[in-house]
Amino acid sequence: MKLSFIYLDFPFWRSEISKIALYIKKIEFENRVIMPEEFKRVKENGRLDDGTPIPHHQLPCLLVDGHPLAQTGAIARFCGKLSGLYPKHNDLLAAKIDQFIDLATDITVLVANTGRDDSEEEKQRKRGELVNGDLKKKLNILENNIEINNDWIIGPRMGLEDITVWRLLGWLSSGAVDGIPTTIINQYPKIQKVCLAVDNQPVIQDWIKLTYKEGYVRGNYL
Ligand SMILES: N[C@@H](CCC(=O)N[C@@H](CS)C(=O)NCC(=O)O)C(=O)O
Repeated sequence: MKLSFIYLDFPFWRSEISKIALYIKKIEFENRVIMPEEFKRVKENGRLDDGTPIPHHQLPCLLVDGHPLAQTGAIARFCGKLSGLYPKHNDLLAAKIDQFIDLATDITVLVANTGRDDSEEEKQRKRGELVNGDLKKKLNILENNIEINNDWIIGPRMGLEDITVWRLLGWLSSGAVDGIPTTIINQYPKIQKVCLAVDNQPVIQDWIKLTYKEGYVRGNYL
């Protein structure tokens, strides 16, 4: 099976959960990085410049033997099943994992849509409100739904849900998101514990060395 992963030049959770799942199982995939100019055209046309279809005009997109798959969750489940990080025959466990992927989507949309078309000043103001309002509520919900079990959110091993939380909160606390303080997760000990546990995995450290740019701040939970 030939896998080709298409995403932006940024290790965001939407792509990292799937890429890392494949990497953990040593499943080879082509890593196609789309730069901002081409991404503008993808959003407009639903195609890469070489004609590859991007069905939802959004990234990530995974080509499986040339068939394009859209949507973060769909791609993550597909890659998770290939790698053993997502169950094939346990519907309850699968749904428990889905909850965290979907909550990560809600949090991402909340942040990304705040201040989107506003001036820098207005965006900072709205993000400030978000940090003390809706984002705080969502992070409290996340914290309260983590049942730490040997470091992991669900079960005895690291799963897709842990990688999701690690990269989502890494992004949020990195200082790279306008108006979101790097201390954003200081008051959430369970979220911090998950982030640290994922970060400390040798396979994750290998992935970071292999793919993250020198000096990239992957979060402030350390
Ligand atoms: N529902 C999609 C959303 C993906 C998404 O918003 N991706 C961003 C890049 S991180 C994007 O393509 N934005 C352009 C747009 O939505 O027009 C998913 O879960 O994959």
